[in-house]
Amino acid sequence: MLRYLTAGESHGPALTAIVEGMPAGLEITTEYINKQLARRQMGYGRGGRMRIEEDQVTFFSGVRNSKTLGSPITLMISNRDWENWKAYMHAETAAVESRRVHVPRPGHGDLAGSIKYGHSDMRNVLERASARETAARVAACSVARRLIEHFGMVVESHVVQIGSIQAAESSYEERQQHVPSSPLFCADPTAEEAMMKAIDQAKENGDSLGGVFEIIIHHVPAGLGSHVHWDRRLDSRLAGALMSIQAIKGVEVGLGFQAAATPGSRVHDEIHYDGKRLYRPTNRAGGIEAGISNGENIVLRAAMKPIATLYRPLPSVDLDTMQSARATVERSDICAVPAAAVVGEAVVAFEIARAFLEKFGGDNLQELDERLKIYRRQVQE
Ligand code: EPS
Repeated sequence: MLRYLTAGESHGPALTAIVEGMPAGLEITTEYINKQLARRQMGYGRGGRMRIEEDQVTFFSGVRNSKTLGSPITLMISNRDWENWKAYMHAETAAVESRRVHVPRPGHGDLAGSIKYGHSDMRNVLERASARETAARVAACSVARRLIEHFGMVVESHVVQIGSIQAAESSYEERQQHVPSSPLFCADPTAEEAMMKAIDQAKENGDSLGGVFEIIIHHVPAGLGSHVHWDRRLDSRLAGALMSIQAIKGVEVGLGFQAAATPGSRVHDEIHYDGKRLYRPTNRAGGIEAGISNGENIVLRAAMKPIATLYRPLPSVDLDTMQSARATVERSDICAVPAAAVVGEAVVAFEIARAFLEKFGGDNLQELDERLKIYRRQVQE
């Protein structure tokens, strides 16, 4: 079974990930992963930290001569900011008092995490609750992304909403044209301008903004996931993967919430036959029916709440004195929706890879290649 773990504090020496269950023989390079890491660092609305970091991955195991070995793959990304935090974050001799956090930020993990783990210093929570961890996830999941790309799948994302400003619907061509060079990974230049203004305004007000991004996976073979048991349903697994990203509060598959307000005749995708193959004129289901991929594009949306750290902080309580106090202000981003979209691509790619390996099995790429070929012949994809 394909799986991964991540470790590392935001201001610790490094982030680490282990990917286990990847078949042997997949070509993978640090350059490929670094490209994804660089994309995650982009996006209008990011804070000062992204000027410090330049995320680069190092392999410590599982890869030899740019090919996976089938053994666990260890990936490491150094935190450049560690130099500035060594004294306060050191594993044995940290000066904890000078950076102690005792006023929790509403919306952050500070309070709940400190109650659960019994910390009187909420830095012990925020260091791990931080979205810095997503760098490790992008690194780990990029290996899986490489696998599904090898089998012809294409992963894309774009930002469709920042705050209350929505982008117009876009075609694949429009997204290809605009998204790669867009500061917000948005396909609608007019909406994007308004979104950037809204981010500037939020910054001025000491506030933060959330938004919505869409993930599209092309050329996913039909038959991934299963209807036979709840924990094998592909939509539930993809939704879980997206919800596991820091600050994600809602996920839609295909038409999503809109389907609830639309009659069935305008929700379900008709099935036709052109004499050679079955086809669907629409894809409102987002490529998944009964928890199984149906051969159409997988289309998912995720809603991100505004970042919890506000430069004009909300009322809270100082847990040392139990007196009212303004929440702690930690350096942060104003809006990180574009970065979250890149993380979304990564975690979705990982789940697709996992379902793909469950379906086709195989310990090396050659076995997988052959099995997919036979399957495609059988189902005439
Ligand atoms: C984050 C706060 C900021 C962000 C960080 C997530 O970090 P810092 O406190 O060091 O300024 O920049 O995101 C990253 C470091 C990253 O790589 O995405 C938070 O509190 O979640």
